[in-house]
Amino acid sequence: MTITITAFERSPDGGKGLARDTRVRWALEEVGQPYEVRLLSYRAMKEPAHLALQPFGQIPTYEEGDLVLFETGAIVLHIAERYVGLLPRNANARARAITWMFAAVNTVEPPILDLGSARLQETSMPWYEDRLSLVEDRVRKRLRQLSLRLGGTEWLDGAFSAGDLMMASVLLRARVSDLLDEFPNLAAYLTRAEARPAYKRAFAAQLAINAPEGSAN
Ligand SMILES: N[C@@H](CCC(=O)N[C@@H](CS)C(=O)NCC(=O)O)C(=O)O
Repeated sequence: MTITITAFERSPDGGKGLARDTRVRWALEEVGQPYEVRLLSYRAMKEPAHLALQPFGQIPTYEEGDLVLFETGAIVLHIAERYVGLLPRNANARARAITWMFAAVNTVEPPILDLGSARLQETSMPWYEDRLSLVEDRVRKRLRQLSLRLGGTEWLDGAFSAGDLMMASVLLRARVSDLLDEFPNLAAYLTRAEARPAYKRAFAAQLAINAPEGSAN
């Protein structure tokens, strides 16, 4: 059955892989499933046809036969459950990997997104500098906790899993702010994740669409 995802016609990040279709592409590459991509303009994302698939007018979505999904956590979990390669067989290990997926989107991603919004939208506010340092501290707190848990291990819980895929995807956005470099084991964890052939293929596929004219190769 054909899998179709949606992505930005032109991502605001110019191909850095921060748009969330990258994590879905990555999951599909990890499990070896081919997929098609429907590119959407910002305007098309807000029109009824797309809102019927994604009620918040966002990308990505995932279509497979009659099944339509949104929310990257749910999409990656679906891929990981349907195909082999992203979740352990052992029931407890599987539950722990899923726990890390939730931790990524529910506990680690929110302060990182808040920092991104502050830097993008609040710089002209008189309280910007004060708020920025508060927001940065919230990110640092989460990164420190994650760093302590990861310690010197390769992945969060045994072999690479959908939990690592989601966590690394979230950490990519923290690297933009330089805060990640304060935690060398997390920076190395992210570098390891990016070195995976499946990630490289996913990254290259989104870059081919989003790179500024003439810079993709
Ligand atoms: N929680 C959602 C977030 C989706 C999301 O924020 N997508 C961004 C692109 S990475 C988007 O569509 N932004 C445009 C908008 O919100 O209008 C998920 O994980 O799928």
